[in-house]
Amino acid sequence: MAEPLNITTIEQMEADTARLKETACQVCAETWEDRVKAQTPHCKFGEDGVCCKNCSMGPCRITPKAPRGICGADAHAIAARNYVRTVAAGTSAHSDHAREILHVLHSASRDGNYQIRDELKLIRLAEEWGVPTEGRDIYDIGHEVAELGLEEFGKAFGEMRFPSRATEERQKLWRSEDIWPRAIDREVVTTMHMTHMGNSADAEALIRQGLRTSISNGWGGSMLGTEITDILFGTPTVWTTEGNLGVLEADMVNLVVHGHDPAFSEMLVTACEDRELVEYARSKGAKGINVVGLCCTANEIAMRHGVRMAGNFLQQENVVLTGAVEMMCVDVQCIFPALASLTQCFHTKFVTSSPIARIPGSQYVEFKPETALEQAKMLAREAIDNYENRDASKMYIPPTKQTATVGYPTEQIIKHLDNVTNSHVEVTGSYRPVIDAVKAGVLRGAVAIVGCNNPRVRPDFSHFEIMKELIENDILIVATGCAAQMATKAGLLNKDAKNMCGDGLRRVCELVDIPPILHMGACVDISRMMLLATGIARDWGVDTTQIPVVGCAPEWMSEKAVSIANYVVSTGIDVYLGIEPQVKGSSQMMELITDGTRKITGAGFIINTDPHQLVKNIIDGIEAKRAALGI
Ligand code: XCC
Ligand code: SF4
Repeated sequence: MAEPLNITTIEQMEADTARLKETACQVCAETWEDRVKAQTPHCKFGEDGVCCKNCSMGPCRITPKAPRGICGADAHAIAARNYVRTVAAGTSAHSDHAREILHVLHSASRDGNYQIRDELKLIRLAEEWGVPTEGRDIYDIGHEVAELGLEEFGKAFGEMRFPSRATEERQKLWRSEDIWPRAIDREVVTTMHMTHMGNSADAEALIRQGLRTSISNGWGGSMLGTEITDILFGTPTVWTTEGNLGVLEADMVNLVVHGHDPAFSEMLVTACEDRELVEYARSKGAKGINVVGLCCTANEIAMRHGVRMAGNFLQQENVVLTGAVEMMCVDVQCIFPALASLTQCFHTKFVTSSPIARIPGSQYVEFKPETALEQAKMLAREAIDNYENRDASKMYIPPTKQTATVGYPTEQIIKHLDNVTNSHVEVTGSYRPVIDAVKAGVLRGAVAIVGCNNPRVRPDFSHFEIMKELIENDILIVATGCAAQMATKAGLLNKDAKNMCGDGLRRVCELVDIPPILHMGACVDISRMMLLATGIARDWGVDTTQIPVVGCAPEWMSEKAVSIANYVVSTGIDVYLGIEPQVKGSSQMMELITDGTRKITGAGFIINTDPHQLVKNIIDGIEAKRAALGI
C-alpha cells in the first residue's frame, strides 16, 4: 500500500465551514445553508419542468387532472421548451463572455492596456481562417481576426467556422443531422423563437435545436473565448500554486477576484504587482497585497500567473466570512447577489464591474479596456486603504490549504508527452503515447470532470468520491471549473496524489511527471477538452464517440452546464450527471436526453444521483467503449 497522503477530507472542509458559520451567527448574517432550508421543499412543477409561463394565459402547470396548458401544450412540449431555453441561456453566457474578450482583442495595441501575448497562436488562428499574415503587423492581424471572430455571432449567411475542427465523421454527422450551427446569436434567437407561445411543441425538434445551439457554444463561443484569451494573456503553462481558504493572509491586504472574464482580473493582478502600490500597502502596515481567486476567474489566473485559489462556487460566502477580505471584485457569472448584504456585515468592499452583472448594494465601477489599468490601480489603492478597517474580533482564516499543480491545456499535454517520447521523433506532437497506454490497458480511459457544486447534494462530496475511485481504477481525469478547484482543495492536484492511483495510472504519472488529475482551466475551457478528445480520436483513426473518454458533471447547477452537457453529447461523448435535469415530468424528454440523442449524435446522458453508483456507470461505460474497439 502507498504511504498515507496529505489529503483534505470533505469532513475537514465542512469543519471549516462550520467554524465560519459561527462568525455568520456573530454578525447576524445568513448564508446559502439557511436559504436552502427556507427553499425546501422545492416546487415540484419546477423540478419536473412542467410549469410554463411563456405567455400570460398561464402560468400553466401540468397535473394528471390538467394534462395540457391552456394552449394545449402537453408536459413534453413544456419540459422541452424550458430545457432548450436553458441551453440558450447557457450558450449566451459563455458566448457573450467570448464576445467581450474579442472586443478586448480588437482594441489591443502595443502601447495600450492590453497586448497580444501569444503571437504564434494568433498566427495559427489567422492562417486557419485565411487571414493574410505575411509581412503584416501582428496587431493588424489581431484586429482582423477579432472582427472575423465577432462575425461568428451574427453572420447573415453561411455557417460557423470552428465545427470544422471536429473529426471528419463528426462533421459529416452534424451536416446529415442538420445541426451544424449557423451563427451563435442566430441559434440562440432561433431557440427563443421556437419556444415562444404558439411555436414548436415537438420535443424532438426542440432537442435537435438545443444540440445545434450548444454546438455554437462548445465549437463556437467557448472555443473563441479560450482561443482569444490565450492570444491576449498567453496560453497557460504549468504552475505550482495553492488552494483553499488558507491562501488568505492575516497580515496582507486580501483582494479577491471572482467571476469568469479574465480581462478584469488580469488587470487587477498586474496592478497589485505595481511596486508603488506594494509600497503603499506596506506603509499601511500590511506585508503586501495578496490577490486570490474564486470560481473560474481563479482558474484563469492560476494557470497564467500561479495566483492562488480561495475556492469554488459554494465557498464564495466563506471567503467573506473570514473577515479578512479588504475587497472582492467580481465580473460576470456565478456571483451570489447575497454577497452585497454579507460584505456589509464586514469591512469588505464589494465591487461589481460589468453591466451584465449589476447587484444592488455593490459599488459599481464599470470596467473599460481603455482605462483598465488605471481603474485596477484605483481599486487596489482603495483595498489598501480599507486594510485598517478590519475588525479583529470578526476575523478567522481557516489555515486549510493544499499545493496544486495546474495549467494543462492541450499544448502542455502534448509537450509533456513529447518529453517522454523525444527519442522517437516521428511521434512528436501526437497523442500516440496516451493511445498506446490506453490500448495496452495501462490506462483504462479518461474522464472529464467538470461543473459546479450544488447544495442539492453534499457539496464537493460527489466530486471527491468519484475522482478518488476513478484514479484508483487507472482512469485519468481532466478537470475544469469548480470541479478542478474541488480537486485543488482536496490535494488531488498534487503530484503525490499518484500514490492514490492504480498501478497503471501511477506509472503514467511518474513517467510523464503529471498529477493524475489535469487542471485544464475554466468552464469555457471545456472547449480545450473537445479538442483534446478530437486530437486523440484523430491520432487513433476513429471518431470521438468511439474512444474510452467520457464527461461527468457530478454537482452541476448552472444553465451553462446544461449547454456544455449538450455540446459534449453533440461531440459524441457520453455525459454522466449527478444532478437530474429538470425534465422529469416528461417521459419523452427523459427518453430523449438519455437515449434519443444517442440516435442522433451517438451519445447521451447517464443520470445517477448516487456518486458511488455513478462511478460504476462510468467505469462500465468506459469498459464498453474499450470492448467495442476490441481492446
Ligand atoms: Fe460557476 Fe465557472 Fe459552475 Fe463554477 S463550475 S459554479 S458555472 S464557476 Ni463552470
Ligand atoms: Fe400555458 Fe401555453 Fe401559455 Fe405556456 S404557452 S403559459 S402552456 S397557454
